[in-house]
Amino acid sequence: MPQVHAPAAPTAPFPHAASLRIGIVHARWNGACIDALVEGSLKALTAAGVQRDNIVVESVPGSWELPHATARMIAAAQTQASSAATDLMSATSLLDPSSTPSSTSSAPSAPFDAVISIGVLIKGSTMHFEYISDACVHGLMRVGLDSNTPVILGVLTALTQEQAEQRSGIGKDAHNHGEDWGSAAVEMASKTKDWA
Ligand code: DLZ
Repeated sequence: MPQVHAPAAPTAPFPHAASLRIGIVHARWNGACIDALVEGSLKALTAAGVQRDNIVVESVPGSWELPHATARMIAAAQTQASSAATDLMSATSLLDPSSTPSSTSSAPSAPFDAVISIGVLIKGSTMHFEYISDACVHGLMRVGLDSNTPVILGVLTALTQEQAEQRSGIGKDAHNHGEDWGSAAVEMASKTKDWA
């Protein structure tokens, strides 16, 4: 059985964790692995201090749909946050022109600080696996760069069902990569705030 290596833990805690807003979007193919990976991500996010109410979970049919859904989630949250900020500005200036709006960083209308895109692709007997894997990972990289939002690659590209389960934490000595993705999301979201 090949070794599954996990990344070294980040060296510092992340003080912004409680105010981070994180999206998770997952495909539904290979459901047992997906459920375990989503749970693993949620576990790592909340263990790092992210509030459960600040995590939005959405699903799509398959991994092919992940780049589009990730892009739409990021864009929709940004649009909602802008109009909420505009509404708040006009409401507060009507009531008291000298007042300034308070922080809404963890409000439901805040933009996402990171999105984890989760899918499980298992090689079959046709070329589907190669086409979907390639398009999906390149699409997700593009969404992250174009939106300036960290997109965490939570896509397993497994050659067998056993490999997929091993990396989803299912079975003896298995490692749940979803936990790594949750930690990566907190680290990248926090550092991106610091780099702003
Ligand atoms: C069609 C398909 C196949 C064969 N295998 C997988 C898979 O292993 N994992 C996955 O996430 N999705 C798979 N899909 C579905 C496609 O990603 C997509 O949902 C459909 O082609 C509809 O666009």
